[in-house]
Amino acid sequence: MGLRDALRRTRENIFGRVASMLRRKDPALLEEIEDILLSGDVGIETTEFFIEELKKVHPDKYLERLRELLVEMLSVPHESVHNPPVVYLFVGVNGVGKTTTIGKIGLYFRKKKKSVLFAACDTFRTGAQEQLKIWADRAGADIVSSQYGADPSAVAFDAFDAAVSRGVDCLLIDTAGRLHTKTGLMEEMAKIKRTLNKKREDLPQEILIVIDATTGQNAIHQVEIFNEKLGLTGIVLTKMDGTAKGGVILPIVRRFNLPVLFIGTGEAPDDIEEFNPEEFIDALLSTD
Ligand SMILES: Nc1nc2c(ncn2[C@@H]2O[C@H](COP(=O)(O)OP(=O)(O)OP(=O)(O)O)[C@@H](O)[C@H]2O)c(=O)[nH]1
Ligand SMILES: [Mg+2]
Repeated sequence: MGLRDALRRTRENIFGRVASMLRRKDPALLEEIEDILLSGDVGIETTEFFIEELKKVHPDKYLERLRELLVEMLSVPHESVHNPPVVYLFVGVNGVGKTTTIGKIGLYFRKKKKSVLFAACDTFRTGAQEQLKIWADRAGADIVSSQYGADPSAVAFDAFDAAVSRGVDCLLIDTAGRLHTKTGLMEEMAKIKRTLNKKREDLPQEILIVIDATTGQNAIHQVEIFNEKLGLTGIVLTKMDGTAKGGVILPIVRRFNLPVLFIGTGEAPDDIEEFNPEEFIDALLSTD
């Protein structure tokens, strides 16, 4: 679905309501607005930041100022890299949408005439390799996979060699989920990173955490742990279409200063968009 449709529930429940109230230009409503933002997973610190900033401007400027603050918050500079193959390592806890996101981004890159290779480094969950294969066929991407139980970093190693010898533009690496509290997973991810890094010191160029917007505040903790261990370069936000309180991305970006690169807008192959802060915020705040 389109971005506006995907954001509909969060818009109707949280940000569109806030926008309507700000249009009434009444300082007495700020307290109620604070409660709505809190109920939308924006988090206490970020919510208080918005309210304090709004108090500093004339009520005529409330909505304009909030829009500006939101866009500024989400506009984290991101340098794109151009030393092919560009290696994207996707990480995140189980079920957030890593494999699906890789499939969708693979298709998106293919449509931009880039060649794409998938690496099936989830050698843990039964069915994971087949699931990625289906997405590879759909996207017109090649895939390097292995047996279940194989060392994921060895698969990444082989996939990188294949990417170089085939001259592909982008290598997208799928990894296992499991709980982020299990150190085994973190060590596995760190080893994939190290292995690639030994191949070429700029690898992997992107380490993207996939976060599920329906998770709520726990997503902050996930980003903290993965970032500490791996040094993330960006975020993919999924399942905004599945929540009515999709504000958690704000405290995450504010705290970790990581750019959102893509947003998932549904389960279909085309349900992915490159993230654009202005479009995102306008779709969230619109009241028509
Ligand atoms: N509604 C919606 N569903 C999504 C989105 N992205 C992924 N999903 C669904 O989320 C479920 C889990 O997706 P996967 O891609 O298998 O998640 P994963 O992170 O690879 O899971 P593990 O490999 O088990 O860790 C699937 O049913 C997807 O269709 C999205 O943006 N919106
Ligand atoms: Mg998966």
